[in-house]
Amino acid sequence: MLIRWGLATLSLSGLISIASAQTHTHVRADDHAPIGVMADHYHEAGEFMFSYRYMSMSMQGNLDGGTALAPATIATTIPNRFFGRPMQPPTLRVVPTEMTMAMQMLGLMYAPSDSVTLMAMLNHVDKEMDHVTFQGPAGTTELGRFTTRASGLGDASVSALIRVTESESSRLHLTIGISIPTGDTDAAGTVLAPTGMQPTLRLPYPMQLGSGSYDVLAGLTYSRFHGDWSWGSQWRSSIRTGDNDEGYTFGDEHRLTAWYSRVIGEGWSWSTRLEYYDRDNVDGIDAAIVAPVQTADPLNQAATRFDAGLGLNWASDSGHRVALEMLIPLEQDLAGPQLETDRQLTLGYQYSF
Ligand SMILES: [Cu+2]
Repeated sequence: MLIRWGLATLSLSGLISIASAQTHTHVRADDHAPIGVMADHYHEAGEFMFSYRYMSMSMQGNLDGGTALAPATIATTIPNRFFGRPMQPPTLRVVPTEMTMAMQMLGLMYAPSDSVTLMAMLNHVDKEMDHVTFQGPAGTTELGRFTTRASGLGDASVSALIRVTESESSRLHLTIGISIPTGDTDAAGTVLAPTGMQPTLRLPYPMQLGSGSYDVLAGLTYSRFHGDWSWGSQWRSSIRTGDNDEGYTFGDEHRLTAWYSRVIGEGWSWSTRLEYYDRDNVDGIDAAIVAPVQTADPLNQAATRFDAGLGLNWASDSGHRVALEMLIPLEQDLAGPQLETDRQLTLGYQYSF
């Protein structure tokens, strides 16, 4: 009995010492920012990281500025910029009601030195938009509904993450990169026109898969670590460098975000985050995009949004990470009418070696 007790104590103290040794060397689940933040961390010389993210965004209902507009209101009151051309009614007789975008992102990071980490990313995009078509040039009679889809490779990017300063409890790095226009800007789909015809047309701006231009990617990220919590902040912009083959430029995009993460046991952390997002209108026009629908107007593309997020992170000592984050808009101001964002979900897996 005494021997058994002694053995139990021995194995228990053994377990405790193993456990405490583990907490000393254990990787922090909050070492990376919430998974919706891109280019949030760099690596040490010689390290590689592979990552996969699945991102989905849902939009439903229309806003002008911050005010909701019903489809019938849009169809009878919002002027069509193409009115006067053949078959073009005076108001927007086709109204988007819902959109979902799913993006799959593959990433590879490699650090040739402690001060520089290189990152390459490749995306696959699936977009779907539901519409209601009103009959003829006036009135509120619905003619029918239709869905357009676009799917394929999105834009690719290569970036350098440059370490600026690092201390035991903080990190600051600069990101500079270029987005390569591998995504299509001529995706087409079959639509239901107010006349009842069903032509196949080039899809409007938000349904295209890429920007069509080389874009400069720039950012600055700061992270700070305390006992069992951490916080960070990041600025990130995508700046277009010129017209695409179709004769227009997508609006520049800017993001400013800050997060707070808390460790909740070995390998786990949760996070909360605020993000400010701003996008300009399309500059120029694609002569092949002509339709009595808000998405075909280059001046109905700008948006500012203030999102709040909640995330969960898991990390193992063997280099695996899994994380989930959901963002919900607190407020949005859209160059309307434009579809309103409901939520964004990001699920990610990362493996460092
Ligand atoms: Cu990495």
